[in-house]
Parts: sequence; C-alpha cells; structure tokens
Amino acid sequence: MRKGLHVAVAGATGAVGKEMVKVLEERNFPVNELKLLASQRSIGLTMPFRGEELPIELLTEKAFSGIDLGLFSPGAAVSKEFAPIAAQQGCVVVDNTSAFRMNPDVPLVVPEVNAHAIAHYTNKGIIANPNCSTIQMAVVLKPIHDAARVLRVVVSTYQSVSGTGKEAIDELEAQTISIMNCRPVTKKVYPHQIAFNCLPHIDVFLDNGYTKEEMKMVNETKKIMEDPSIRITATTVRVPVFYSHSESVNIETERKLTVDQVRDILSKSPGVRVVDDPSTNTYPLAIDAAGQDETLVGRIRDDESITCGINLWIVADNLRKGAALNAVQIAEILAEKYL
Ligand code: NAP
Ligand code: 3JM
Repeated sequence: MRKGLHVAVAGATGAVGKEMVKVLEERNFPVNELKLLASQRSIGLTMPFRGEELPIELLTEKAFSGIDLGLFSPGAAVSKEFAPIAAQQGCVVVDNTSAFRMNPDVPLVVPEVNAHAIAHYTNKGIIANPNCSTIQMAVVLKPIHDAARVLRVVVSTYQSVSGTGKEAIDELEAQTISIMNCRPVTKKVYPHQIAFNCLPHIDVFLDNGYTKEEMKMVNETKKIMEDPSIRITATTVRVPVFYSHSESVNIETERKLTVDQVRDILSKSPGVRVVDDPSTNTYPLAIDAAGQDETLVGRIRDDESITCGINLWIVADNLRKGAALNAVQIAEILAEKYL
C-alpha cells in the first residue's frame, strides 16, 4: 500500500457518514486526505477529523478526481447515480446502500464471513455493504452453518430509529418529549407515531406482502453465505429505541447441536461476544451494544419443538457493525491487499 489513501465519505453528515468518519479516526485508517461530501444543505458546515475541522463539500461528478476510496451512504438513489461515476475515475467504492447489493457483479461482504469475495471488487469497482440487520445475523449464522449446516431461519427484528437516519432520531426524541408534556404528536418520517409504539413496517411493501427490508434479509443472507438453499423468513419491526438492532432468531440445522456446543462455537467466532447468563439476568441489550464493535448473542437455548433447532437473541450497533465499522473493515482489507 502507498503512504496513505485519498478517501471520500459521501453522505458524511448523515447518521452513517458521521460514524464512518469516527471509525476511520478510531481505527487509525491510513488516510492521506479526507474529503467530506454531502448535499447543498450542508455547504458551509465542517466536521472534526483528527483534531481538524474539515469543510463539507458538494457531492458532484468532479468530487472523485484523485480519490482512491469512496465510502458511500448518501441513500440508494444517490449511490446509484454517483458510485459508478466515482468507480470510473479509479475510486474504489464501498457502498452502504441497497443500490448494488444484489448485483451479481458486485461483492456483498461481511469480513468475518466472506472476506475472500472482496477480490471481485475489480468487476465494477464497487463493493456493497449489506443491510444492518443482515450483517449481525450473518456473523452468527456462518459459524453455525460451518458446524451443522443451517437449513432454515425464522427471524424477527426490533430495529432502532437510527437505522432510518438523523431525522428519525430527532422524530423519536420530539414525540417522546411531546407525549410526556401532554402535547400533540407530529409525525413526518414514519407513517405512524413511533414513540411508545412498534411498527411492523420497514422500507416499502412488496407484491408478496413482505417489506423490502424483510426481503433484503432473505436475499442478502443467501448471497453472503454463498448458499441459496438456506430457507429464510423475516419480520422486521421498528421500535422506539435510538441505537442498536435486536433480533430473535430461530435456526434449524441439518445436524444436531447442543446448547453447549453452540455456546462454544460462538465464543470462538470472530466479531461475536456471548452474553448469556440467565441466572444473573445477563443477556444482550441494545443499550449495551451501542458504541460497541462486537455482535452480542445470548438467550441461547434449544428449540424444543423440533429435533435440530436453536433459538438466539442477537444485538449489535446498527451504525457500527451494521454500517460504518463493516465498511471500514472492508476498506482495511482493500488497503492492505489490493490498493
Ligand atoms: P441520514 O442521516 O438521513 O443521512 C443522509 C446523508 O446523505 C446525509 O449526509 C445527506 O446530506 C446525504 N445526502 C442525501 N441526499 C444527498 C444528495 N442528493 N447529494 C449528496 N448527499 C446527499 O441517513 P443515514 O442513516 O446516514 O443513511 C444514509 C443511507 O445509508 C441510507 O439511505 C441507506 O441507504 C444507507 N444505510 C445503510 C446501512 C447499512 O449498510 N447497513 C445502515 C443505515 C443506512 P445532507 O446532510 O447534506 O442532507
Ligand atoms: C435505506 O434500519 C434500517 O432502516 C435499515 C437501513 C436502511 C437501508 C439499508 O441499509 O438497507 C435505511 C434506509 C436503506 C437502503 O435501502 O439502502
């Protein structure tokens, strides 16, 4: 690798982009120059990086000249337009949106699961970062799949509002304050009040009755695990939590695994931390996962309704492992091996 990379963060002022800049600094990523890109709305603002205030610049076709690496989270429509333009100029893009994830020429990567797929970045100059709920499930499923072959997964999610972005974080806070002060609630981001409520609706509804978020979990998991035979069904729910997504995951395997075997496998798995001691009320919590890098897993128990089944409770910080951290981990491998 050269002395340091010229890096651009597209969508730098967003919930994911801000975390991206933080993670680059925390992990001492080899940055020579950092360019922060966003919309016209953010021109005139600055963001801190390594003790300096960097200006926000406009995301345009010309922004990527001389840039080696682009970390993108400006939304799927903007990524669809600008990621190929950046790639054409030699900027390798790690894209956090759903724009390219299911494109067969674009690798979809969770480093703990399929780091080898990064090599295919040369096809389009783009690597896709999976959906946040998918990432945290995949890091746990993979070692179980390797040990006993996963046949079927039934997952229900409890996703925090930060997954929607900065406006949704503000909306949950404002609605909570309004309700506690007996004032009327206003809603803009979600179709219903999110404070003190659960919405079984993330992203748009599709013709099959599922939401797009649910089908992302189904299709992306098969692609990352490189096994289209795994049967998966998902229900994704937005809950009034600020940070971290939680998931109840039921797994049916081909070969029987005992609870002790699962605990042993997961305690040795990269990126996973077992948090599981019912006798002391110890299990993964959204507020404990927030700000952490590891995916927490607990409530490990036998599914007594079938012969080879396990139930898990999986929690991770959706802005870190679910987005920025996973993207920077991919970038670290790119920087070390390929750029
Ligand atoms: P957010 O807080 O609403 O931030 C959106 C960011 O995109 C802001 O920086 C915004 O700039 C920028 N942006 C919007 N339209 C733009 C345009 N036309 N040109 C340039 N920049 C533009 O949203 P977020 O939570 O950061 O999420 C952003 C996207 O990341 C999501 O839409 C999703 O696709 C993806 N995401 C991925 C994951 C994952 O990989 N697991 C998780 C969460 C989100 P301004 O501040 O100037 O408006
Ligand atoms: C658009 O929690 C969430 O809502 C998921 C994050 C998200 C995504 C995504 O990463 O799939 C929010 C908004 C997208 C998208 O489609 O890129």
